[in-house]
Amino acid sequence: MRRISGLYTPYYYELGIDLREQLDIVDVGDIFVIPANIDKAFDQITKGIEYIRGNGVFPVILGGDHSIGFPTARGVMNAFGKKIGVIHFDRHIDTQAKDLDERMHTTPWYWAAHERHFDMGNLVQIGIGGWQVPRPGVAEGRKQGSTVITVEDMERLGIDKVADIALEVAWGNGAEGVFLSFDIDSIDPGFAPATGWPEPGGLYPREALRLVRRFASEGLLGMEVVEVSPPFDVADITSLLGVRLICDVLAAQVEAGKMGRTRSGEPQTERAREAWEAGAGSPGSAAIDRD
Ligand SMILES: [Mn+2]
Repeated sequence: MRRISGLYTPYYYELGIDLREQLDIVDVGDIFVIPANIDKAFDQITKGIEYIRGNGVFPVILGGDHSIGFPTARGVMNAFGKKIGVIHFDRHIDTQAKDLDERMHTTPWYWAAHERHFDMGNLVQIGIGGWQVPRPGVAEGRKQGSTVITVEDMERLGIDKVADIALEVAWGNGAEGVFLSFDIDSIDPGFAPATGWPEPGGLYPREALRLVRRFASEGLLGMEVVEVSPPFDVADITSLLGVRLICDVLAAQVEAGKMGRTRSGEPQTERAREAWEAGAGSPGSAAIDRD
């Protein structure tokens, strides 16, 4: 994704937004982890994300398998200090406690729900379905009250209705910010083959793009794109889509006035302005400013 992002220009035609005019964007590199020690790896990720979000910067995390959803969401929560919701795109449910007795990529929301500022009542999971949804995760999600929207639900209800429902769940229950976790396997493998656990029958790219733009227009605390596995890719189509999802989220937030500069170069939102005047963060930093 890093490499292929060079193919994009900063200008997005439909919204008429140039990200380079609006935002300061920096690649801060890889967070150093110790893969053989999952607790230490998770702690490293949380510390990194907490630092970035804590400085008023919108973190974009490129996974990595989905086990990182727990430490990234934890980092966002630690910095934000208030209740959050999570919008989760996936074909798999990712709410079980353990997999092969480890906290693998099937478990992030189970562990995130043990944190003070999140519970599954604010978890909406879009695209779940098919033949690879572990039953322990289904049981746990039902017990803890997550909301699952299948591909078939979306066909029946339409994209905009699904977006309404998802926003209501994520922002309900006193949540004051929302984190977006995008597993690339939520997209049909015909369009995103480079992933470790492909499941036919997923979302179309344009459906997902429209949904993430809608979610972004309400403001987000951060986002991750996970489970992209370049060795399995064909002509970089999966990486290209991963980058496109990120760019669309940034542009939609700028368009909605949730981040970025005004035409005179000043921060758009009250919180970003305060941070800017206090010398913390840049004019392009994200700030949640939802009515
Ligand atoms: Mn996943």
